[in-house]
Amino acid sequence: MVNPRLIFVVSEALRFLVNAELTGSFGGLTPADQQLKSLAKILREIMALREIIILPDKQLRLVSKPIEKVTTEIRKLADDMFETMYDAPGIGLAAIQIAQPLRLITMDLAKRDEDGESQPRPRVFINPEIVSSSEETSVYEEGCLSIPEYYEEVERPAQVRIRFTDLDGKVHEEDADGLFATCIQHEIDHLNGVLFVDYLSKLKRDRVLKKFTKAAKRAAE
Ligand code: K1U
Ligand code: ZN
Repeated sequence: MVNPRLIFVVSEALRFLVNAELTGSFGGLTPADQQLKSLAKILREIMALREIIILPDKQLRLVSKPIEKVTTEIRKLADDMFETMYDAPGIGLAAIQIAQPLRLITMDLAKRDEDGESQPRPRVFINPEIVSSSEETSVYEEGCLSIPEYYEEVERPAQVRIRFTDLDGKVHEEDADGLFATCIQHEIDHLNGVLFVDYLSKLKRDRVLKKFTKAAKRAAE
């Protein structure tokens, strides 16, 4: 039987390699660096479906870094995020939810028809910002892939104007309302280390945190 500790160490080493490649951390000066970089590239091609990190993982509280240039690596990350988001399934995903602290969001709010089928409508938001928010608010029962099977009503501005960059590096401004407004605010919160449970009463927030902390401890035993 394979030692579970060995699996953990190897998977952490692979994750480190892939992250280093994605964030451009390899110096690329020595032949060893070049070899590691090539290995990481091959591994990243294979590892399209990423693990979604779950509360109370501290990485969810990080403030993600702006993306300076839309590179092949960023496009590949967006592809992996779609694969992970559709598989979950979810309607949105922030890069930090797959342990990548970059200001990148994927979303698909396509409506399903009577047969439960829908035409995919994938959207990518790079370095998204809220330019303005309405006074009017709306309430939506939100969920979060990092807090599975927990839903609560959250009140947010009903309309927001957003600015973001697309995968071609083009900057856009757009008005959002309805579920789009709710979802983009939820995802931008992720980029700032904010979770929807932060809008709940202390009692509810503490209860959910306790539940997920216990579950994480049990899983680690
Ligand atoms: O960011 C996330 O954790 C994804 C989250 C997005 C979101 C949902 C609801 C309100 C605001 C933001 C989800 O996708 S939770 C799953 C979900 O809502 C869903 C899943 C399958 C079909 C329809 C909805
Ligand atoms: Zn979420």
